[in-house]
Amino acid sequence: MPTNLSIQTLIGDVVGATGHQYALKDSAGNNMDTIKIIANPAGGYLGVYHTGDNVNLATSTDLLTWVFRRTLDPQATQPTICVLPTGGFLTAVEYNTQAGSGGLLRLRHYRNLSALLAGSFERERTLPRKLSACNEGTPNLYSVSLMPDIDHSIIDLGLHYQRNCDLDRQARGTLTNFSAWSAAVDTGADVMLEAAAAEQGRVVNGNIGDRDTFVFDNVRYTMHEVQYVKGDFGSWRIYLHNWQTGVVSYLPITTHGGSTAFANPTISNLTSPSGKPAIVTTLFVPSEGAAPGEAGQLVYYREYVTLPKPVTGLVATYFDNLNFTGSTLARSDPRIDFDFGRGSPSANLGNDQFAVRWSGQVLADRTELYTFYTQTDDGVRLWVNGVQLVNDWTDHGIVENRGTIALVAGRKYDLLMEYYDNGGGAYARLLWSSPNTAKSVIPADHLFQPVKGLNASYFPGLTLAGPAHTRTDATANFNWGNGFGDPNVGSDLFSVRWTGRITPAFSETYRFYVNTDDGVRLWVNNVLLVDNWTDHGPTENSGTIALTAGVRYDIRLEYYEKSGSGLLQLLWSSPSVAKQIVPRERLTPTTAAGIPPVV
Ligand SMILES: [Ca+2]
Ligand SMILES: [Ca+2]
Ligand SMILES: [Ca+2]
Repeated sequence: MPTNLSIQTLIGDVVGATGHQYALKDSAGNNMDTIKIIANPAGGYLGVYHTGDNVNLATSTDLLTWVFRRTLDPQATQPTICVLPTGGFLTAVEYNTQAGSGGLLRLRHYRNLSALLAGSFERERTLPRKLSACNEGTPNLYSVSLMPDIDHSIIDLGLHYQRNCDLDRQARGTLTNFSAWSAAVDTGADVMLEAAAAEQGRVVNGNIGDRDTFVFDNVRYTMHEVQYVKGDFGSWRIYLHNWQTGVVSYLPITTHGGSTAFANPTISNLTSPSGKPAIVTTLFVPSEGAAPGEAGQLVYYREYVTLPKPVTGLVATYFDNLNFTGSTLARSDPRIDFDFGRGSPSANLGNDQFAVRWSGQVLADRTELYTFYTQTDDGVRLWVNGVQLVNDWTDHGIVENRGTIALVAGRKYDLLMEYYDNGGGAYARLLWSSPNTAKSVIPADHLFQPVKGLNASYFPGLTLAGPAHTRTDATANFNWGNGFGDPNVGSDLFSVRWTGRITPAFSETYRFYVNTDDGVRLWVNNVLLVDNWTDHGPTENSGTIALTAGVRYDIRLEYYEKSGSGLLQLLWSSPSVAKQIVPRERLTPTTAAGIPPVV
């Protein structure tokens, strides 16, 4: 859902925060450096942080005051934590024996909340360094796929490695089945951050270290720390990577006193103490760049308001002829209420001999008989829910035509209006009335863009779990190769669920085919037609089902891409339909409010 505040404001404006605390300490007086906060499934919040070389755990009810619970690891720093679908927890830290070992990543799995609060982990893995002889650390968790448990899992981690034992740079790794560890440098991230710093006129001669990732307003972001000058803690700055656009930009942070240096970003999207959606951000403020009273750990949160999606009106396609060929203008019209006079609708069109097609949906408020009126000069045709209500395709001055149709409250119906002006004045209006609706132009908040295709939820990880990036896909026809499934999940280790309804044109037996790399499951009318939930190269699977023309059947398609190339295609065939990608016109997303279950 859209929100009332930009992510830059939510993160960047500490002064405007709903709540904040500088120099954060727990109830035992410990500094709470590099705290990562998550919602406690039992209520309130959990925070992991380090005090010196101790990784500690604390709980809070207000995000700003914290009750020390215990030390989780006496030889570690830079912790992060996530809750798992099982109710368990995973922590990752930068482990250091303080005996010249350098940093190593260490992960622990806790079976449940009481085990976490007791410090009783059931699995621990300290990962051998792969990329640096000296240090690898500052972990963040991109995804955790339990299939179904920690011993059958893939954990996708971000980290830094100390390149040539000199400067920290970005890397990413996967821990499989809590045993096999692989990691690779993430030069792409380094290059993006260096380029963004260059836009600020800065060269990155220091470290590129800690980061955290989150989803806000259906877009995935990563927040990064970047140090301009090696050894200068006053030169740490924060950069924000928008996965949807690929843009990385400097993120200015405004504090009460005007601190300039910020490091160790963490961020979580959660519910505020007063029950509102909120973003909680934590930053370490190095004393070298701190205003008086602001050095140390900073935590702040900002509540935000989700807004209804903007009304988008009807899709309007304008043609500079009467044949509806070669559109010269496409736009969104909030309603059909035009007196073009003797002029033209736009600079792209002449004064005469133009045509317009408006398409979308109309929302009924009540279950009653509606009358639709067209008032046009010249010709007009109108369909509602596929029923033609007006057919007056002739030249004339302003003429009102009408037709009636029974509609059901809360449902949206397909609406199509075609119109042309042959010469002279031009006029086009669409009105309605009903027993409880005064005759009036159909208002913008009852007209919507046409919706076809399937709902798609793109999940990080392989298990269709956790926050998803959602979108509408016109068809299920993707050959991603080694590229992105969606920029918000990346190119590997993601899963997708498509849902909606499918309407066949013929009453006969259809064969559905899925051509995928990797795993896939397909249900039509809640019947499992394909189940090949395995890693594999491009493979076609199929199944058959008898369908009835015009009926809208539930369809659900699930898919995951583990590594290498990715492919997903949904096709069908029947005695009357040659094998083809299931076309957009036959697919309807279920989130389109008020779709009748059966036509
Ligand atoms: Ca005319
Ligand atoms: Ca891939
Ligand atoms: Ca693959």
